[in-house]
Amino acid sequence: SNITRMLDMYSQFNPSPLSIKQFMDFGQNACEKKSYIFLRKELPVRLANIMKEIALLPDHLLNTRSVSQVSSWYVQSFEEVLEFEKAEPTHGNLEKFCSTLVHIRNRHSDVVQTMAQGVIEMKEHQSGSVDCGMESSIQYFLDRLYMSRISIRMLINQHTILFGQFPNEQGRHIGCLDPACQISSVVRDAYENARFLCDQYYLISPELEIIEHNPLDKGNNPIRTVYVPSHLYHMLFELFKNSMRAVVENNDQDKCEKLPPIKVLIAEGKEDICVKISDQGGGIPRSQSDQLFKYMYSTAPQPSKSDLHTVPLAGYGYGLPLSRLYARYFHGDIVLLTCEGYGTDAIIYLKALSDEANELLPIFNKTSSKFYRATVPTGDWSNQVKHPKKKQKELDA
Ligand code: W6P
Repeated sequence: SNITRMLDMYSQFNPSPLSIKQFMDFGQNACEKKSYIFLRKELPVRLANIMKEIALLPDHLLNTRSVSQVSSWYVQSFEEVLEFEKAEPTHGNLEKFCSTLVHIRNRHSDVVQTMAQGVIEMKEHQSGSVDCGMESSIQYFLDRLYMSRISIRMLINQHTILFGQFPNEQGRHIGCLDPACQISSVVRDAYENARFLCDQYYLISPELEIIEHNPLDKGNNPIRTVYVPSHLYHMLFELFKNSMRAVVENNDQDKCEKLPPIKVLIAEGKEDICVKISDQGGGIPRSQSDQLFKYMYSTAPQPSKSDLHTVPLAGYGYGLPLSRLYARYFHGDIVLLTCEGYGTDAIIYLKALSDEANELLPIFNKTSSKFYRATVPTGDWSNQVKHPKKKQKELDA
């Protein structure tokens, strides 16, 4: 059919990654027609690349109600942007394009939740037997789907903020980029909001200590960078919730001792900006810390009806794997270092230079498909004994 033909065509193009610097340049010389011409090709390319991968998912997952719904959203959105393939950039078409983008953004707002539901549906149908080959291909796929989604939303947000209904209310911001994003402000903001939840849940919360280290700057001014503040906030909020939960749950209130504070170090080097969040929450065993970034681990059967009133502060949901994708999106990273019995350091790395902060995008090609056929890896090391995995329920208990 026609859509299959267009999918095949657009999926043969590689997505064009933009750097933060390019997003800035694009936004400062804001030209709506140029942006329109770029996006009416780039959006179908990014959509088609990920849609080809959706089609490679194991049938057990693809055929669930939730995943076929997600898949149908992509088809619908792909068709809607293709309407503009040959449409002249007239005032009317530019306006229609903007409202189509807003529509698409809203349509896809529940993709993460719905995919998580799909994984649960698949597990229920398979009555517990998900082999580790399938587990790793689902991990591989979700990382790529969510990265693609982050990137498409970034493009849509830039276009609709710059050229939408209220273009001149941004202060120094360029779309959703802050050219002078003060890291410590976002740290405090994320801390305060995590602390609010922590206080509500536990009636107590650890203090925050921030140290900045900026050896390259003689004035030792607050560290600033060009970044998407909401992405940084997302990562920090998630990490703070995890740290707070660990600190509160691993300190005995009856002893009347003060909670150890959460310490944040912000450091700027030539290449990287590092934000290290250190808690003394007792850490976690290495066998569990390997699992923290896995979607399947997080998608263990939800705490049952009887636990519904106990919404945990941080439930090892999709929060950590998604936060790491936000960091990696512009070639940063999140690394966890945990000392069982003491505490955990979580480090957010960001690129210090905006021209090195390129979008990291999944590309569909013949080699992507082999990851979905991957069989259980042959053990070529002794003692490949899997630790019996703890499930969400046991962690929350
Ligand atoms: C913990 C477990 C964890 C995960 C992520 C960030 C911080 C922490 N602290 O104990």
